[in-house]
Amino acid sequence: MSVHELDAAQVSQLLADHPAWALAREGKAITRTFQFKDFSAAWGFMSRVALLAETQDHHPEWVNVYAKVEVTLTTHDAGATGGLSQRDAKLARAIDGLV
Ligand code: H2B
Repeated sequence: MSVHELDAAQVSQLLADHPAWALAREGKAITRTFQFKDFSAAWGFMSRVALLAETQDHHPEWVNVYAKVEVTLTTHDAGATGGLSQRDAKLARAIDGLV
């Protein structure tokens, strides 16, 4: 189902509201890197994000290397080929609340 894709002003607002996140994929995604003390802490974080993502029916893309987790948020169902939506802003805010 199609989801409203944020326009340029809304993307600027999203970045202002979530300063730890950076634009990625030519404006179609946001990304944030988290560094933990070890793998167990990183995996615990990923588990909490996974449960959050399920409650929001919105899921992150991520890469984990030992204690580092790179999270990318984008909405596959936004616009014609995917992009940013309020769903990404909502999940970013929830993830920020975990750390
Ligand atoms: N996650 C993300 N990141 N983007 C989506 O468009 C998306 C999702 N769509 N999780 C949801 C699931 C959709 O496929 C289901 C059917 O609601």
